[in-house]
Amino acid sequence: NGSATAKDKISEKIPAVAHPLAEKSTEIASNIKYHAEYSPHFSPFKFELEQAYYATADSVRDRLIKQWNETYSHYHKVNPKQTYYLSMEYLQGRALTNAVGNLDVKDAYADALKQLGHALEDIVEQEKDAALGNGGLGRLASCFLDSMATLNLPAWGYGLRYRYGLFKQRITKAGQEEIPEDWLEKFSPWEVVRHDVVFPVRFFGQVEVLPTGSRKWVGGEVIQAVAYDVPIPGYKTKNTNSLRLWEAKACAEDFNLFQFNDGQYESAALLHARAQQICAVLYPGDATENGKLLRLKQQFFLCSASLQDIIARFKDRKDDNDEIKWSEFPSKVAVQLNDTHPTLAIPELMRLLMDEEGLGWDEAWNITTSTIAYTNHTVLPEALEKWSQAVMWKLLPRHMEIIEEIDKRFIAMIKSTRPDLEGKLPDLRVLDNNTQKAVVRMANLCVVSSHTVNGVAQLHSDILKAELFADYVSIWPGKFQNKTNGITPRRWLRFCNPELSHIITKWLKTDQWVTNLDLLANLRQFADNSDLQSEWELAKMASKQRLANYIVQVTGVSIDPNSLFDIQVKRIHEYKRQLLNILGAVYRYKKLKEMSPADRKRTTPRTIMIGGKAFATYTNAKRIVKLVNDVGAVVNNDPEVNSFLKVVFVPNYNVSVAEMLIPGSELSQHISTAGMEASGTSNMKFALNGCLIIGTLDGANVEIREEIGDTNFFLFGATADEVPRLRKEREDGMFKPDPRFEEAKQFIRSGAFGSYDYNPLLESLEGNSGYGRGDYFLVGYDFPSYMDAQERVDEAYKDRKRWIKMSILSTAGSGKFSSDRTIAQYAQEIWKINECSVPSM
Ligand code: T68
Repeated sequence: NGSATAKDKISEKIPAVAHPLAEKSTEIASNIKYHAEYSPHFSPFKFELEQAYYATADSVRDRLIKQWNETYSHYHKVNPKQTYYLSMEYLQGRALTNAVGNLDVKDAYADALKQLGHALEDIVEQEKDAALGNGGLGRLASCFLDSMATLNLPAWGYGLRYRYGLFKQRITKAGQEEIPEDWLEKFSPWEVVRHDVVFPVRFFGQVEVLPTGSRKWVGGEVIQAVAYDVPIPGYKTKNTNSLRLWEAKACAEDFNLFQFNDGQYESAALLHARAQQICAVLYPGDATENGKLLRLKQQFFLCSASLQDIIARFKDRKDDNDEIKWSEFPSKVAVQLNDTHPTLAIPELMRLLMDEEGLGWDEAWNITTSTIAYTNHTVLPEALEKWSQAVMWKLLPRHMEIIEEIDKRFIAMIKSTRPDLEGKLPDLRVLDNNTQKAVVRMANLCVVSSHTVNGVAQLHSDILKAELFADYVSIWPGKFQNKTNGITPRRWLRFCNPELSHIITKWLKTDQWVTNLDLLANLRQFADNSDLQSEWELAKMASKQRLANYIVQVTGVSIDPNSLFDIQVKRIHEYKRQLLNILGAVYRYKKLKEMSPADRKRTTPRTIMIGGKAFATYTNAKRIVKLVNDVGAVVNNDPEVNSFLKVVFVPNYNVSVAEMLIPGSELSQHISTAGMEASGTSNMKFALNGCLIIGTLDGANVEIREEIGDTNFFLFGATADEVPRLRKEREDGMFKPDPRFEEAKQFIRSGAFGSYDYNPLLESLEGNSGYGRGDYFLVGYDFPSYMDAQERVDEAYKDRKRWIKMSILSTAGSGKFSSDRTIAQYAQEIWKINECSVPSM
């Protein structure tokens, strides 16, 4: 343990030298010391964990910056087609382990820190997660960045630099409490501000018609977008791409000195305050009109700044004497919209091309539609964005004109080429003028304006084609694709689970699997080998032990590493059915209570861990968090039962917590109502780490089960095509609940877990109809088959050899789910970009 030997002061024996690419650990130590002294973020001469972390990060950053600069110059010189990934969310997590791993200097840094009195494991724990996202969509974006760099693809990520992220979750007696995430409270060593990359972004104002007849957006308020770049190193390659996060700022001249000197301090800095609001938090509450306006401002801010930057780069890279050839734009630029949040990129690109660059509608439209592609991540109706036309006219008057024109031309196209679809126009149009409140349908705008639309798992893409976008498919059959999600094997196996990685490398006799995950299939031939099995079991036990230490530290609950570690971690949502999990746990607890001590001893001991954030305004999700905590408080303190069952709520689930949980997992739950989880990506991470899945035939579960074999997957529940009929049957009062389901609910109602009123939550599972009532997510219908599957789990776990074999086969079958595969498919089939490797000099 490094902290035990850590000195208050840095060793005087080690010289402070600034050789940024030092190879030897003694030189690296000198470089770390150099940063501790000459990049002084703290008062001098202290070298405790925190100072050591920042000095180490600065030292690693030197290496990144060198590769990063070379990458940029190389791309500039070659001028290849580049991908720009626009996303409101990124869940980057910590950067240090990833950076030293990708740069292949982990051992040297560990050694250097040892010389300085610290352990690398303790140093990396100092870093705060960059948690600029909500869930799978944000983490997917971060995995994609890792794969794009590793595959040497010329690509950029664009996002916003939220000062307080989404929120940090704190658990109290009352349930979840949200507090600001403080990742920038000190500073992040992984970002570089580019003072020369600043673009004005306008809001409000009006459209002026110029004498030439062209239109121009003027007036309103103008906020500056400043670029903060985060380096994205590829694994063992020079290519280091950028994640460019925009920060909102007002100019000095917007500061009203006259008002200030007159004592009107707030109004003097009004625009500065407004700028700060834009990048304060991700998903500010949108119950009020103000909240909605702020969210729309954020979306436009990302789109406008990014497109101005992309266009500037396009112009900058042509030869000095050449004319700008706009028709070449789509052969240099691919823009991917991560769901509909960056939809405004469409009218903004149209506006920039027409109003700023002087192109006509047709030329601008051809360029826009050949440049932009859209990924859909959900079929949940409430997640399909609709913006009030009135708010849009106020904030973005020129964009509303453009959207109206897109809508008008779409209608004309349908009338002239597809008269059979005229009756469907009210649903297919971009504008919805039928409802009480006129809105813009962002998904429709994306489908109409993109060259490619993709879903994120085969089942999801099939559902999009058959249902949500069925009529569009008949108009543009070639537009729709599937791109099954993936995860980066670096962060999600190589770095988070070094024990298992080591075994895999040993048995495969190569570490090539880190960049060619299909090689894992070669583990299958050893699945019965008892040597591999015992090594595998030891590695799992080491991770379980580490996880148990973490759990007692953050929750005070001690858990038994010999029990089955059963984990469900994801955003809390009714469709993801954490409620099914906890009702199952309640039933298990009740049965354990009723058993004789001898029978109890024959059961499989379990530790159920549940984690995830509930959206701040989502009442039922917050009730679920409270219920899990209340059940845990009773079960864990019940001496009769608590050596056979524990229920733990893992607070503040984020990327770093996932890196701790996933290696230590044995069973994970992916139990959404079939047809509702677009893909899921944590299912892939768990399987890759040798964890078995209990799950429904939903999202990517379908493909995971295909790959690892149906005998290695605990399947239960209705299928997607049965769901509509089952809902109908419920509405018609034909559903007969299983007695076990009734018993579990009744037990909660009896007050066994405290006096909190769980009736509203339980009632959502009852009655006959309506969203939020009538068990829309079919928890009651799936409950019996879920409990049966859990019994199969308990039985299987008793046969250690069989369980370990299944675990090995899960890892062996996970090759398909590398984000390298996903990204290679996007590159070839959507973006049409090629690799552009930075040569080693
Ligand atoms: C997720 N979507 C899907 N949405 O739920 C998941 N934020 O199945 C899929 O694996 C993942 O995307 C990657 O494709 C989200 O995470 C959001 O977080 C979201 C939705 C609406 C508004 C904001």
